[in-house]
Amino acid sequence: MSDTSTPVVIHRADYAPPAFLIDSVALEFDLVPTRTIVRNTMRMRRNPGAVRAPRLELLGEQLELVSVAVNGAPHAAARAHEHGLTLDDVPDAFELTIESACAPAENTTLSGLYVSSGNFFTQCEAEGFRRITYFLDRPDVMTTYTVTLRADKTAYPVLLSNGNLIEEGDLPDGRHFAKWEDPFKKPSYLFALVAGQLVALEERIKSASGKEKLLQVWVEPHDLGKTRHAMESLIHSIRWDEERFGLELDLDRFMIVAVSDFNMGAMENKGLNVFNTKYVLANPETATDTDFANIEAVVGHEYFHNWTGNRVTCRDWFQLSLKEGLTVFRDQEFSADMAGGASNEAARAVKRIEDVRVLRQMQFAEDSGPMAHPVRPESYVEINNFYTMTVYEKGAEVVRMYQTLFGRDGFRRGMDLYFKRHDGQAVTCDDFRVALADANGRDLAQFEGWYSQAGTPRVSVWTNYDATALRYTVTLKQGYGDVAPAARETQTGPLLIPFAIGLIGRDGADMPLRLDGESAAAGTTRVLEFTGTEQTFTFVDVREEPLPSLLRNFSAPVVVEYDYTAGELAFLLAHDSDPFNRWEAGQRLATRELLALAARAAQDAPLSLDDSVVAAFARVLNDETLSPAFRELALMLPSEAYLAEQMAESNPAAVHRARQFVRKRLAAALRDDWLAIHERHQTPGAYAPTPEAAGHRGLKNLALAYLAELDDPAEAVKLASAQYAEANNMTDRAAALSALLAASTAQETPAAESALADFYRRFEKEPLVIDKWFALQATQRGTAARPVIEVVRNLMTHPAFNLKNPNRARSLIFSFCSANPAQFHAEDGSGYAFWAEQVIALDALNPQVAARLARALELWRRYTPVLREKMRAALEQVAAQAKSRDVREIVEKALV
Ligand code: 0A1
Ligand code: ZN
Repeated sequence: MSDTSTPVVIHRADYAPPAFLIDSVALEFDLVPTRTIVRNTMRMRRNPGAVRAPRLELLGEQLELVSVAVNGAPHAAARAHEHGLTLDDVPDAFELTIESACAPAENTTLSGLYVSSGNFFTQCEAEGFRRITYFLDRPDVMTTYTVTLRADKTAYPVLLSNGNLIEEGDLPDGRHFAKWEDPFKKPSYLFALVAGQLVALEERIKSASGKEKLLQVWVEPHDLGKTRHAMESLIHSIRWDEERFGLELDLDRFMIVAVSDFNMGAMENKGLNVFNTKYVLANPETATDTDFANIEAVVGHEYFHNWTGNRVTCRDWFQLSLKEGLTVFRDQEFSADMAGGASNEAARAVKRIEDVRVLRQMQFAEDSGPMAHPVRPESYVEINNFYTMTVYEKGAEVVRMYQTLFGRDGFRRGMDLYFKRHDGQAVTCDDFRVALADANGRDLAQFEGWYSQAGTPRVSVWTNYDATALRYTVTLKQGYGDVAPAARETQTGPLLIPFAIGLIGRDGADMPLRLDGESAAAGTTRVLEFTGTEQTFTFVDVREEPLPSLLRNFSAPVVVEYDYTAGELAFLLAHDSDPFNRWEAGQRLATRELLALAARAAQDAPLSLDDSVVAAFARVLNDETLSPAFRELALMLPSEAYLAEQMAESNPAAVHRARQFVRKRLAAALRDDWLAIHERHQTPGAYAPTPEAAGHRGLKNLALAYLAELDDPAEAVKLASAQYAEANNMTDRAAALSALLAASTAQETPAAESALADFYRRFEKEPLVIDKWFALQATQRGTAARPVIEVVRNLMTHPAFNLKNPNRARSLIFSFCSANPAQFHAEDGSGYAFWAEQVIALDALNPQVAARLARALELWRRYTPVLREKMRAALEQVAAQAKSRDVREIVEKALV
């Protein structure tokens, strides 16, 4: 993150083992906000497995060196510099003691040791530990830590670090100390400390083998009442990992701490997970159903890292997906099991659809632009820029494919072997793949392509039915669409694609499937192993021409190209036994219509929508055999960003007009249905964030959102006002406010203004809710008379706005730049000018957050010429002024 004009590119191929190893480390902290002293004592020795280095190079950033001693004696041959500390003349094995100072109160980067709301926190992944002390700050150097924290007792009554508390007590001058010992070896990125005025919700449970465990959720005192859901999520996570993977909690105590200034979602530090408050705090009044679900998922994610990431970690940062792809897959499966259990396919499908939506909207876009990279990247300038959708979400899809190929049992066998071989080690993606292959007696060499190739594979499908021979052939062809030249280079040969397929008869039922050469039919969904560039699969005994259901449950992260007619898609939407593909048929149908309309809108041609499309959606909406959650997803149109992405030339204004046209058509044509649904799916009684109740609320609030699109929104305003006033939970209240804002686009309504004002007053003391207040305004539709950029600029001066707090910056700036495409991409370039200003302002405070915002323009080349030129100018402006490695890497890659 340091300032540098010549970017240093780090290559995976240059990996070399560390020259020295650390057998143990003892850290002593004298915690003072303006100047914290860290005393670091390491037992070091040369690594017998590495070439002999002439000197010891320790990494360090933004540190003030105080003293260096080798085996207790001051060491003169030590030189501190911008990137660390160089020591000459060191013995082969020795004790090294380094004292240094840092300034947590001035640390706005939120990496290393920093202060938030007066309390101390650390964030060390990926390379933050070097901002705390000089160290071999790389994940393949694992050691055991003893940590002593000393601080003023009144200001910092709670002192936490990894592992077990072994000693605590008072010191002179009103100070006190706590000593922690982590029995497990870990890399430095998993170190953490927390100190301050915090309180905890506690539970004691027994793990599978009967050992007592202390669980704590630490928060600021006024938030204690919002911790129950996080605690329950933690207990569910512990049980789930025991049952599904036979993995037990290995420490006597496990702590979660919430912090309001945090760059990401949460962090899996050993035994001391640190969380963004957004993923801990919840009660019915302040958190939505989505918030509750996200908390469960993130608590699960961080807990599951205890094995996948901590016990077995990454050899180097190119292997990041080893822990992240695997852990995202685990949290997805956890959430699916929590929602529906192992066998409730409909409930699991809802989770699957949500995950695939994110993948397609965000990861596919990433994979088509200048930041495209393989799941295991080949190079980077700033590792923090590689905590990406590709590493996380596509990585999770890659892990899911093993399970699709080998089944749950086969996947479990692979995981067991992985832990048996690699517990306590820092390993690679190859080690994981080989463990899965060996446990299942398979050669998975070809599967390596999923780790090394960038870009989204496309599978084109042709089918042919021979009515006399009763044979049905399915021909698959794989390749890639257009990508950047750097990504193209990685595309070296066909992938092993597990392609799940079903065949549907005229009656809408699945046909039994028998492949040519098999003795009998077996099952109605088959996973074809597609390994060639082009391959034909032949089904026999096919009594009539079927309709193919392709890539069931989204069995691989690819784009499927097949020429369905609109009628066939409507049929699949009504009949496919695979719930994912039922939803998918609706999305294909909608996408096709919307893209045709967007093309017309771009020409200012009149728009119209066929009644049969409306009818197809009406059938789903009123199909009571389908769960409300599923119906909500099916009736949700593809996002504007996704649609713009699909156009030859992205035109956000045309997409917006087309999508609004369809929304209004669906609103008007189904008005009575929406009204009935809004009434029928009320959830009276006490609020519960169960998937079932959330499904009812989701469908009800979708109905309200559609009603708000009517040209005469009076009815929607009445319903929304009542819902706003009477809501006993945030889901309903926020949805009502959002509907009021939408309705006021058609017709100024005082109800929207007064609800906004009420919302602010009511939740003034709840930062996470005020974030929603900012976000709702930043993502609103706007009018010609009042474009949203004006609202946003005005809100930037609001006393509650604070650029230093990432959640707040995201709620206003990111919401506008990334979640309101029609307004952000205004033709006058006003959005881009705002973006450039904010990237530069953030760059000076927090380069990681600035770099995330910088990515909002990375697909600039794909837009219409007018927008493209204005985006280029904004990017050039940022390239000329940005200081951090983080932002420079993004804008320079975008401009190449
Ligand atoms: N390992 C965390 C993600 C994370 C990465 C970097 C951070 O700070 C810069 C913080 C968190 C996870 O996957 O949850
Ligand atoms: Zn993770």
